Amino acid sequence: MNVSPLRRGLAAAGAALILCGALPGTALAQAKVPMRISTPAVPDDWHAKMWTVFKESLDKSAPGEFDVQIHLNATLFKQGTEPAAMARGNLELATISAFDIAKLAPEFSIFTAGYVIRDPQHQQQVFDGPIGQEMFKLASEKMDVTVLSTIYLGTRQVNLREPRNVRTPADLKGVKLRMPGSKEWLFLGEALGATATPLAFGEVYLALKTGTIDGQDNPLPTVRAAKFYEVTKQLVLTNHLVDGIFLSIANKTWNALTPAQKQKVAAAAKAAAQYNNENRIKEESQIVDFFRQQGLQVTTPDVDAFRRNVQAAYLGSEYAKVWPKGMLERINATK
Ligand code: KDO
Repeated sequence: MNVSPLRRGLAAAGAALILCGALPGTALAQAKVPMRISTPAVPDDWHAKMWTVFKESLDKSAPGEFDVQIHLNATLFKQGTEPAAMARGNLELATISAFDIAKLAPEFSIFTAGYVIRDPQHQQQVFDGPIGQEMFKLASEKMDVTVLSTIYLGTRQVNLREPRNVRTPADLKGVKLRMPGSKEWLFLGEALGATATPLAFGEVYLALKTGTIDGQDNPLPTVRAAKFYEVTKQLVLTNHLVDGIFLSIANKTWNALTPAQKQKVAAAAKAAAQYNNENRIKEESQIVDFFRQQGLQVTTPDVDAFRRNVQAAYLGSEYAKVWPKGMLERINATK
């Protein structure tokens, strides 16, 4: 095992304290590197379960070196506040969205635009290649986080409380569609033709139940894991955003690791991503029947009409003005 001089020093200090009886048993445990994780994900969702894969991988490759603490359901930090907590040194790891990154690195808003990433394979090709490297460098410079792996969150669909004939964006006019609370998310909701309403993920179930909102958008595995199907009657398969979140670590934490520790943490992040991606892609391909069995209507709109509307909204927006030159063409050309 590769132990840094600092860790050896801490361990020695701990042993000395135990010998004089000052701090029975706790000092050695404190020498572990804390790895606090916060996510709004519900326990049943793949991107919650993947953190256990991360933990198990580290416990195996680096026994006793890391103290991995997993906090689900946004119990440690509110959705969207994770990057700030990481910057303050209160959180080591999180899955941050393109929308979170775009707040500080506006160029990243290209990945918040609907109908840019085509499918999960395209997503992996884009983020695992030179485009990912360039864009993650921006995130590191502007947010002080290192992206370790790209997590496929699923393809976002519109999910309505009451059935409605939805063919084109015009059919969503006046529909109060819940979106996560940032202007980048709201823009996407409006581009779909709806009246975008901001709300934290943890409040969506109740808001659907009580009718404060008319619908929400999320990938289907999340609609199942968070039980939104219990309080909605329709899924409209708009396929509007092939969504990704980025498993990230605070630079302060990352830079303090030894090369061997970095390699183990990166491997654990890769294992977590692989677990999530494989399971989510498989579930997504079979999930529609589940919703039909639950009594939901599953309808396919005129997806081209949605695509045209959403693309026109983005291309005519302030967002597109800061997209790196040629980036959209490079993303489109990535096979
Ligand atoms: C959501 O709030 O709709 C969203 O899907 C946004 C994602 O970026 C991510 O935060 C996700 O929620 C949570 O991880 C809960 O699944």
